[in-house]
Amino acid sequence: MPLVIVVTHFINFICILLLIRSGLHILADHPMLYWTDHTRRDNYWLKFGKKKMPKDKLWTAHDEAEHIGHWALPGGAHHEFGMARNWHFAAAALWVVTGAVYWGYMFATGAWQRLIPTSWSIFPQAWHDFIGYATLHIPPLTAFHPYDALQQLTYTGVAFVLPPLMILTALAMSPAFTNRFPRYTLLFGGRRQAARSLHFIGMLLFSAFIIVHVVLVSLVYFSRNVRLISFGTVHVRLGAALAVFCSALLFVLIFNIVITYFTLNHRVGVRKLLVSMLNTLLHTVFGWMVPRKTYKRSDISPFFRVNGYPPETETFKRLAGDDFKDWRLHIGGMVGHELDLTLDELRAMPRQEQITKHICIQGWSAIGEWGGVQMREIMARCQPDKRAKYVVFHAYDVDGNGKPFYEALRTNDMHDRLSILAYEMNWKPLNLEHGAPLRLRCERKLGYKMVKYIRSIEFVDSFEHIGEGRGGYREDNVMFDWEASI
Ligand SMILES: Nc1nc2c(c(=O)[nH]1)N[C@H]1C(S)=C(S)[C@@H](COP(=O)(O)O)O[C@H]1N2
Ligand SMILES: [Mo]
Repeated sequence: MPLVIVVTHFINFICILLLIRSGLHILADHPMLYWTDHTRRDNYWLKFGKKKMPKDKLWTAHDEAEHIGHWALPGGAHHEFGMARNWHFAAAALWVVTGAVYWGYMFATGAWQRLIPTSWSIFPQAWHDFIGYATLHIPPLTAFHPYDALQQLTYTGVAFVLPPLMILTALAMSPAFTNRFPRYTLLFGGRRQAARSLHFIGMLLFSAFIIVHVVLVSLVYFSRNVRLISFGTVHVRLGAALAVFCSALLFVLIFNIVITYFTLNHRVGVRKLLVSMLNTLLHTVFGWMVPRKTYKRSDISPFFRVNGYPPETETFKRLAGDDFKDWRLHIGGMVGHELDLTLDELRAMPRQEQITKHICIQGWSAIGEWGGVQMREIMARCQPDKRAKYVVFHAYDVDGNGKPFYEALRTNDMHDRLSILAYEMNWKPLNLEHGAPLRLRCERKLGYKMVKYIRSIEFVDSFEHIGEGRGGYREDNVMFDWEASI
């Protein structure tokens, strides 16, 4: 076995472990899986945990998150879930590169012919081999090179079928990608939740493979296997092979403990490290994808979850009590003309209506109609400075520690036809739960960027001086990445 295979096998193991650990943590933040994009409280096909939301009072998707133990990455309660995503994407990037090297080697050298079957007779043969294993008949060593039919099929599945499935399903969950290439989602019946469910099932298949693979490798010709795993050759002393093998396992164990510890105790530093690489990568992949997908009236979801409670402040309650007559949208920062707009003035501007799919970072989704005014219109009036690369949406809601909600986005993304300030939802004035009097819709992003209860809009050249400087309330407090494109 060549060194490339020995090394990629090891890196692959590290990546898969990180992907599964962080993936489970992501799942725990919305521990329900569906086949439909109209996610309700009761139409999942699989649910973990026992939480039940009250019928008589307002609850949010955040309340549904489950606590997950330290065996997940980074471990702990749902407030670390942003870091789980950062690790998931970092591991995914390394995994894709490793896979590309492995595929490159297999196809460049013709080694794939030993693995990928080229005849249908593989299936009856594999069944025969399966019966052999099932009745505990260990095949002779000669059956291992080249592989027997069952091994061939399994390895082909795990190395050439499952990885593309994981990448395809991952992309089908991205708002940036699916809103730019809506027909792509037809692969999964047009449903991101189907892709999300398959992504989970893919993880189960990987896990099942790993268990069976490890058991068989340990039980059947272990001394031969351990030499191949660590040195790629059988012509090496067993002691040396075992030493390398055990050190590698120990390294993986310690590595996992160390990154978990650092992520939990130095979240800001670890986030900075991961996100500085990821933001650039994600922006390169998704940044140019201008959203264009809209839906029909009949596609609208009967139920739309809420995330983020209506503001409890006196100021807001007073404004809401008076139907927002005294509410003013202040637009300022690096602009040619500062604006203070009433709701009626916003309504008097050219109105845009769009039916789009909302995708929350936690996993749920719903389709709704939004009526409002394009950010283009606003920018035509306030004339942002060329240097104002970002636009910050400040909200009225304040958390238990007195920190206000806000999110910064790229000014560039505000030129999208579908970037609007919405004052209507499903042809009614925006209600309190969903962000009255005004909220952002930016269809290339995940839900947490779509600020509700907007107080003011500020054009800036940097967001370092706002909040904790990471570009948004969720980035500051729950360590989300800034791009929010997938
Ligand atoms: N002001 C404010 N805006 C917010 C939030 C919030 O907590 N406060 N939550 C965000 C998140 S995470 C999501 S998914 C959407 C949810 O929108 P909805 O409540 O209308 O479903 O709003 C986003 N905008
Ligand atoms: Mo969200």
